Amino acid sequence: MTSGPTATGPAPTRFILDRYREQLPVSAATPRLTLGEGGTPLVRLPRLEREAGVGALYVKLESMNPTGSFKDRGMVLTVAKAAEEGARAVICASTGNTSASAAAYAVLHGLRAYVVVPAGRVAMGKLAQSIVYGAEIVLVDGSFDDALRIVRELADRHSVALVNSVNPHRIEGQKTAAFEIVDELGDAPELLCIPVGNAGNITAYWRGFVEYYRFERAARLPRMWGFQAAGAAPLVAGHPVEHPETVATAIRIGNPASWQGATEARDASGGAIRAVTDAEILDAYRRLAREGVFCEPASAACVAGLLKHAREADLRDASVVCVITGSGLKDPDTALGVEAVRHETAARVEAVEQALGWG
Ligand code: AN7
Repeated sequence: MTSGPTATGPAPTRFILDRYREQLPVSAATPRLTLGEGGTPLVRLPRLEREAGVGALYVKLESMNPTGSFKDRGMVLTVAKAAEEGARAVICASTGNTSASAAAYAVLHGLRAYVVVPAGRVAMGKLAQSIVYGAEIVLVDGSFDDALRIVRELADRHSVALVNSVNPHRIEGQKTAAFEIVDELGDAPELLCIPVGNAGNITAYWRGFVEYYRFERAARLPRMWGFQAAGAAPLVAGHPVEHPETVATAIRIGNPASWQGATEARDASGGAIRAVTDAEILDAYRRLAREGVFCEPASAACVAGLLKHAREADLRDASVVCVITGSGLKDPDTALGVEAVRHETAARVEAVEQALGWG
């Protein structure tokens, strides 16, 4: 067994491999290493709730996971299973968050991590994480979709475990976020809003809600609203997009691997998958920040979509959860592009007073 940090303390309530082990492919042989993933806050935002015109609006802060995104839920299980099965190395394609998470859990288990990402299209914080965790990084002159095609082939040819969401353990781990929401609210919300890129997460949440409904842990199933960026909206168009483009680089994906899972979640839940423009995404990004929630642009897409479509759906009495998939610190370039009041002065009280107009 590899040494490293593990969950400590009496009640295993926070760490998902323990808390939800009965619903997960976890056995006695599965290493239970953890970085503290899961157990993320569900926060009500009354002001935004009034703006949207919904009964209750919660954000699930998946940005609070150890590497700053929801990917840690699936990755803690996927890398544990890879280690259990004797893997020495993992590989993934990524728009940035999957690679950061894979690198962290690989190093935790003493495995090598290889990450293949689109050159120039990964937000700086995410690249920094992969570097610091010690991954070997390949920047390809292409899109995420190219990178995914390449790593699938590499995993066939070489002895390296593929940890993209085509690996079924990823979806299994990620479904625990739906469990947490039901456990906390006492039932499923009436509506779940979620950004959609490679479509693993919407697939995972739907599976989680359906399993809890079957186990009678929830009395209802939510409607699922997925949101893609308008320049990268293959599920809305109904066909792959060859050159996806959006400010929300996390979801700059033209041919999602979990296409079928996403359309099933949409159709079985009576939901919808729609597009939001980059301007709408950035507006929601700023509005969330004014509520104290600093997320990355991709995460804001689901709030943009809710604000755009809530009124037509009559959600005045409905409970709604928006999934904040990643931290704003991941993408400092976008943050620094937001207009701000900035002064440069000498380091003297009078100079600062003058700059502030208090002099
Ligand atoms: C912040 O890291 O695909 O629909 O390679 O980072 O499950 O893909 C990231 C996706 C939403 C979309 N929000 O989730 C990757 C990657 C954030 C993300 C998504 C991603 P999926």
